[in-house]
Amino acid sequence: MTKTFKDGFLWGGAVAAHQLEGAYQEGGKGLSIADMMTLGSRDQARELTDEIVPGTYYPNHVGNDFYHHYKEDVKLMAEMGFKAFRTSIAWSRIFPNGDETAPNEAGLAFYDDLFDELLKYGIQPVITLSHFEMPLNLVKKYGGWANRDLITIFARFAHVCFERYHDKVKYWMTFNEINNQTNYESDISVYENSGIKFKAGDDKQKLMYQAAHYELVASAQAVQIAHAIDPSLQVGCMLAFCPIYPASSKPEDILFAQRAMDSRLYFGDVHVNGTYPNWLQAYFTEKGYDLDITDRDLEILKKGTVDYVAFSYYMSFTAKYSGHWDYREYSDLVANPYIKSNDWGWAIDPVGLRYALNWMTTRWHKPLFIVENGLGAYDKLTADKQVHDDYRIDYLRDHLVQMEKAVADDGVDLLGYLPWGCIDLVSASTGEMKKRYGFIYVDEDDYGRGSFKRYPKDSFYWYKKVIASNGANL
Ligand code: BGP
Repeated sequence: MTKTFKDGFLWGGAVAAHQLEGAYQEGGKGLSIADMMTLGSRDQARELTDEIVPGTYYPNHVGNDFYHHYKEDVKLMAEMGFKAFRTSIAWSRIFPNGDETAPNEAGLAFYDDLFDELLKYGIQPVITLSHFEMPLNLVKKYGGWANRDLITIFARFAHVCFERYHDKVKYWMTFNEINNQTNYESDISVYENSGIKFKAGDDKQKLMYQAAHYELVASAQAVQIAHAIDPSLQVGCMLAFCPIYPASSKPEDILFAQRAMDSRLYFGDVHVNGTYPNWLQAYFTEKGYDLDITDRDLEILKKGTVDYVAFSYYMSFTAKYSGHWDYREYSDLVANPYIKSNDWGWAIDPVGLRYALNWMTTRWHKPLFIVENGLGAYDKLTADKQVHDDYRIDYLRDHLVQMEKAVADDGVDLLGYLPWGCIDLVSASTGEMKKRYGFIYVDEDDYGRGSFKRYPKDSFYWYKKVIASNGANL
């Protein structure tokens, strides 16, 4: 294959602070909402507790103990040839309660050390400010993102991070998968994004749109803060991109699928264009949603548009029109007969990645960055400490083929490829360790028991060759 990717293409991997660091009470860290989630299971979402219940296991308290293993882990990433490593900053390490005026120096120092360690090997840190977590106090005292005060509180956190790390980190993202909360029928999706716990009688959709608005304003403000501190910083949004195909060629199905995608991805429109799309303004009016959206907010949105669009890609959905036009993720989806699923029912659809890259390029005309993609699977460590994960290699190879077509044949401007969970970590949806994504196996079970030793899987050696050949050798 001829050379497809420009020099400097960011090959690497991605993780999130709360899913791997552990050390949940070290270095002055405060409690975060992620510390209050119990272990779930394949079929049952994690439960959210208000206080730590003795005898209950909270997987994020331990993670994979990256906090104490990061030097060893970064060395393994360097061995694979990583050019970039995406992680997040645990907000409650920097502001243990969220609303202090001065940051916690020990928390800041931890990320200085981590970033220095990465840079020592020529690996660029790529940083998410809020990846499915916030200090618990912000939920208890303010009600999470339902409260406008969070905009100022987040801006302070963002300012401290940009100021401290702008010489070490060029690529930033504000909120991980900010659009997942449109699935407001799922308590966990909303809680992870906005810290809101619904009460009986709440208009869930209205609350979701209000909280999302405050987050969008906070994000736009963060973009402006970053550029004021250092104009070379690149700040992106981060979306969960799942193409939504129509269940048939029936025009109603096609229109419905389009509306479903618009309603999940309007966040990208606001981040990129700095305005709400017409259909959504009309929808707010039709529903009688008198949201708190001020003229000043609209100005901030306009001035704080993103530099690039980052996204996760795992699966596609297929939707069917069934008599109503507002899309509901739980009830409007049907199985796609052309697509297989993984052990957790996630549709495996490599062509959907090419579709995603083209859809976003045509709509937003921004550089794109794949910051998550991968296969969650049950892996087996053999007696001689190997993991033969050919199924993971197949999954990634199939996606890389489509990604290369999007770049080489369709002209998509792509910054890099950072597959998810490059080292095994706690699953966001279930809290399990046994849903593994990594190139590196971590010897640990769902209850944090194990030696915590790290072992390269077969995919580790495969990915190393992919990177060394700049994607030519798949
Ligand atoms: C994305 C999240 C990640 C991650 C991944 C895999 O939605 O941004 O945090 O965990 O999905 O999901 P899971 O861990 O549930 O398999």
